[in-house]
Amino acid sequence: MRASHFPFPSHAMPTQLAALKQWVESVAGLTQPQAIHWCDGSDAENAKLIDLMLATGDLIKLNEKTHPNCYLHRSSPSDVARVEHLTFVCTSKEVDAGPNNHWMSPADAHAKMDALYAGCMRGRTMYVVPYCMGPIDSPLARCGVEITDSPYVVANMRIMTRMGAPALARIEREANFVRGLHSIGDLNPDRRFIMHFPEELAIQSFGSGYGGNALLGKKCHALRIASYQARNEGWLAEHMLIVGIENPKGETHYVAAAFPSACGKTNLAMLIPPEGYRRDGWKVWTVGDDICWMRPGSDGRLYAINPEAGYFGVAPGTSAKTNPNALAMLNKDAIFTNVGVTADNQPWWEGLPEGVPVKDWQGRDYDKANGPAAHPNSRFTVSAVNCPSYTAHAEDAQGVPLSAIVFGGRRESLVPLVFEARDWTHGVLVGAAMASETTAAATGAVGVVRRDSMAMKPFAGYNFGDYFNHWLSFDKPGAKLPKVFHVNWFRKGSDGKFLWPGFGDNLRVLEWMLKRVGGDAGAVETPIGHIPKADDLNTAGLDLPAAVLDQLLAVDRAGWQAEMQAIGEYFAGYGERTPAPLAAEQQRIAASLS
Ligand code: GTP
Ligand code: SPV
Ligand code: MN
Repeated sequence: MRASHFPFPSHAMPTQLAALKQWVESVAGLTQPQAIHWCDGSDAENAKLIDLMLATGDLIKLNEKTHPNCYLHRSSPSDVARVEHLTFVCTSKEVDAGPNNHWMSPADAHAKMDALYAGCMRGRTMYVVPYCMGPIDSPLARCGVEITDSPYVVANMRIMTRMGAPALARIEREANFVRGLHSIGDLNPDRRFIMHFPEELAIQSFGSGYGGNALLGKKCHALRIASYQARNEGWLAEHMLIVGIENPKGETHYVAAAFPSACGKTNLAMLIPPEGYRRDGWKVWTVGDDICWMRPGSDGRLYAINPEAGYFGVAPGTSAKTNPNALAMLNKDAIFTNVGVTADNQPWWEGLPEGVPVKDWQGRDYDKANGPAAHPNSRFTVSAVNCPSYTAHAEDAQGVPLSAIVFGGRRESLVPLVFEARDWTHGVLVGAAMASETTAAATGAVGVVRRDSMAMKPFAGYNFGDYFNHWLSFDKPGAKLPKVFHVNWFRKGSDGKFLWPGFGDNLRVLEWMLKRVGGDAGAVETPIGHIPKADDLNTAGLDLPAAVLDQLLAVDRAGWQAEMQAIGEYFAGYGERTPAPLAAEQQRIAASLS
């Protein structure tokens, strides 16, 4: 048993908020920690936690010269990704969770979790982590408190959220917060559950220390619980990056984009313009890379905030060629999870052109026969302000106005590089109909195409039928909604290689979109939407054969007929909750393809 480093007598809790004190006391009664520590978010507190984790082996110090204040965490080998089959939405009525979620009754879920939590923190310190999702003074922000027995979770929450004293002050003012209870338990995958109680604004997680399962402010609160709250309150909580594109005239347009896990959000959010664009004065500003909360402003436009304060990004594939901004922000003050290390103790992952791994993510001597040095879902955690393309507009209390919403998936065939929806209803269909190949971000098979509406299949806290209806409801008199687009950076040729260069060159596609918003770019109308003609895209300086560009912009009618039929069947799966306008839109498009 570890000694307690933070004894804290419960009668001396640093809050007067009765609801919070009572909840912390009741959790302590159930879990029986040796000590309770209320996190204030200070540097001194963080330094103590880091020292504690270095002593226990939870963290390993990386090369101080090349990576000052950077640490490596090696998780349990069976705890490396989100676990969708163990993630539940526990509404009183099953139909409210929808076929898109696993459901358990609140009573059954509470009984199961109470049994797991009983005495689970004996000999451990219980940390109470007040946090705010969004700028601390923003009316769009929302607060929560996570109780956890994992110092690794505390250190990550400190980077990913506004954590500590200012958040506690706001919680005391509002007397309203999401209650998140987390214990790593014994990390046994058979005793692992991630439960959501949207009607109680509560989350209970047991048996995993991994990001989306354990950093409860992120997917559990900012998407599952928040999407439920957002529906009741008239806003949207989405799995989207937010990026600002500054043109040579100095005008910045903000774009939000929903791609499924490990499908390019962090990369698009931090894009570096191709050389010709840089010379002309284009700049890209990062507001957020994973989650977007948005609501209509008084002028009818949608305004967006990033509820997070840091990035929990995919390490493999990050290089000076693909994402130089991300690489630059990882030189200091970062936590790496499940990457390999070089002989001089620098972090290493597949896709880095330099460096040789000597230890793999499990700490074994690196041997190709054991697979990659870094786990395919290895991650970095780093503060947003570390990113060279960070913009102070990420702190705007009212959010940034959106000019475009982009949906996208990982589809090696069929889906063109880009198309534009005709109107909002068509845009909602495009988002709802999205499909993508599965990735290593969740346990299970990789590369299987599945429907992933708005990239929210694993994250919507309620029935997708109601969710599509909520999306449609934003189209009302006076609304000045963003234009909606769909992209696919992942088309492959017969040789199995990507057809589109991607990364920085994706700005060429964004430029076309923003010109469409301004009304000065061409397109052809097709049954699936407006698609640029080859000349409508700026391909100057690109080594892209005309035949490949044609292939990227072509609509395969027979393929789309089959796709539209599958989409119709998918919508039918939501029964009477499928909005009629969406079903009608699907039928219109199917008919125009035949
Ligand atoms: P989550 O954090 O899981 O939500 O992922 P994400 O959507 O932020 O994905 P990320 O940007 O981390 O990219 C995931 C993987 O896709 C990385 O290995 C990237 O290198 C790769 N990737 C990103 N953008 C592109 C692109 O434009 N083209 C290609 N071919 N690969 C890309
Ligand atoms: C994702 O899987 O979409 C992520 C990582 O962004 S996690 O925080 O684990 O959800
Ligand atoms: Mn994500």
